[in-house]
Amino acid sequence: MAGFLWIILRRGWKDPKTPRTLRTAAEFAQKGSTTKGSSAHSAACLGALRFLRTAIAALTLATQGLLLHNARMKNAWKHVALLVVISSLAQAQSSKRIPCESLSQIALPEAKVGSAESLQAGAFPAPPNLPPWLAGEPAFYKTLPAFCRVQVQGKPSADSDIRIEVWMPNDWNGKLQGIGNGGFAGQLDYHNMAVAISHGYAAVATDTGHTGEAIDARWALNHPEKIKDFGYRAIHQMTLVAKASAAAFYGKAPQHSYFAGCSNGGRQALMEAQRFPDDYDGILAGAPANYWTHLLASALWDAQATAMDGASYIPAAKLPAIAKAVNAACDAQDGVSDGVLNDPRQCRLDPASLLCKTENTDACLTVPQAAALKKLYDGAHDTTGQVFPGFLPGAEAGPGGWGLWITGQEPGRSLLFAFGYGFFADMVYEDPQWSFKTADFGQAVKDADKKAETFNATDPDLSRFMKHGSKLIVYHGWNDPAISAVNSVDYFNSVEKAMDARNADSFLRLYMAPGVQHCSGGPGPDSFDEAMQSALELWVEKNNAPAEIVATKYEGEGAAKTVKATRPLCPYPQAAKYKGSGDTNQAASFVCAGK
Ligand SMILES: [Ca+2]
Repeated sequence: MAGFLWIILRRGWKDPKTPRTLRTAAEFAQKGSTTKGSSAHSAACLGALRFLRTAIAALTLATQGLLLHNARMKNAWKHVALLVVISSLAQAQSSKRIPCESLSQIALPEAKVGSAESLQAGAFPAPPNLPPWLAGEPAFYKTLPAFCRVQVQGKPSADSDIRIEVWMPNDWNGKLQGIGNGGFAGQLDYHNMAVAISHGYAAVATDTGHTGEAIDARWALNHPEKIKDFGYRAIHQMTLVAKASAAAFYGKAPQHSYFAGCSNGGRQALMEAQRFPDDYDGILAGAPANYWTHLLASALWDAQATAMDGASYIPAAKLPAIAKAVNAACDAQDGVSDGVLNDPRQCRLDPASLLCKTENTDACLTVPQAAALKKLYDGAHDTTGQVFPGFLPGAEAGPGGWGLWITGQEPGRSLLFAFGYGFFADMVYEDPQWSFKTADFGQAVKDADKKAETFNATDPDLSRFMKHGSKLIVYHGWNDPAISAVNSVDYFNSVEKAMDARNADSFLRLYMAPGVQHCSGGPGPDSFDEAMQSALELWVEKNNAPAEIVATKYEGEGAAKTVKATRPLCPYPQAAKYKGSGDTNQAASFVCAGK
């Protein structure tokens, strides 16, 4: 959340009439903690062959390692003390390793190593050119363990230029952590790479094939191959590169591989599960932008609803009044008056109830404003029906609410507007002069959908993923003002329908987080990434399926940071129900209930 505000403050927004400059104006949101043609086909086959060779070499090394491991184990239990075993194993493992620098010589699938360097503990400098939400605290880098940093250029097509980095700590826990991107990507999430290696994981991230701020799509204009890299190729390739690098460096492949991402990172997560089901054993998909074409068509809908003329625009000053009316009507429905709607789908607020009776003040809406609000709640529609779910009540006010994402500080100065513009101008119509004001909504949906195969990760058939034994956790904040949370429920239901609920239950969980905005922030307990990652790993590694996961709400920063509240998140369709007594700030006062 701090990330959004920092960028808005730093850059501000440009007028929608000068859209070319708008895309350098702001950054997209993603979670700030730990927290997918014929010529292309043949290129992919070539890559697969090259990778196969690397993989076979790696497998041989790994098998040797395992045999040695087993022999030493047997011997040790029979004849020597445990300490000797550990020492022997450590020796065996280290003897399999190759120096970091020699990784510059390894063969990679459709990629080449630019550099491989060994960094001493604390020697990696804080990245100077990244926004705080991707860089994190500069001091944190001084605490990093010694690691091997491999920089790779991926080139699955002649126009590709995918920057990939693999960070491998000397003291390895045997796992790989893949890290996703927010928005239109363009930068690596060094913060989460640093967090991962500090916990012993090998980490991998990519810029997905272009350099730029996360809200900037100008790189895509007339670059269809770069668009494919962004759409699905780069994350898959970084995964292959990371596995090959780890196999070479450590002398064995990762025992378990995980991927985590939110927003576009959630789309990347689901793309991996659907298109490359063997890449990861465990996937954490937050607030997924997986129905990309319709999500961004709905951004056009929102812009046309609120910014076509000055009269329909809902200024930020009126959002608190809308939120107040929502809470007055619905907050207590869940048994706790806490400013959080446990299930905002149950809340119906008629925008007409907010109409100004006499003069137009911030406490009420004009007739065109009420009509615009109704369109936002109803969601985007074309002549065939609903294109994308509408926004849920409860998310309107506050930092990280509609003022940032939907209505903006003035017409056309919102994140969704910028994303919608970047998508249609640079990716769909390849026309920088494209304007939301003259766009035909129904036609825009059809034209967006011509790109569905590249961007969308909506396939409900996860049977290959299930067969691989992988697990998937999806989460979504009910107060998400960027991507309607109903979209995640819809995807979850589609998988249950396509695969049978029992099958889905064996590898898929959905957690809806009350009061949580896009990826984080909002009035509800929004800190749960680590708990969810732990739950995912327990599921993958111990077959211990996740049940409730406790989310925490913190207040204050740094040393003054304290726990304000805890609340269980429940596996959907269950929801946290107040027991009727006890402190409503304590998770123990709630129980997961429902079917
Ligand atoms: Ca409530």
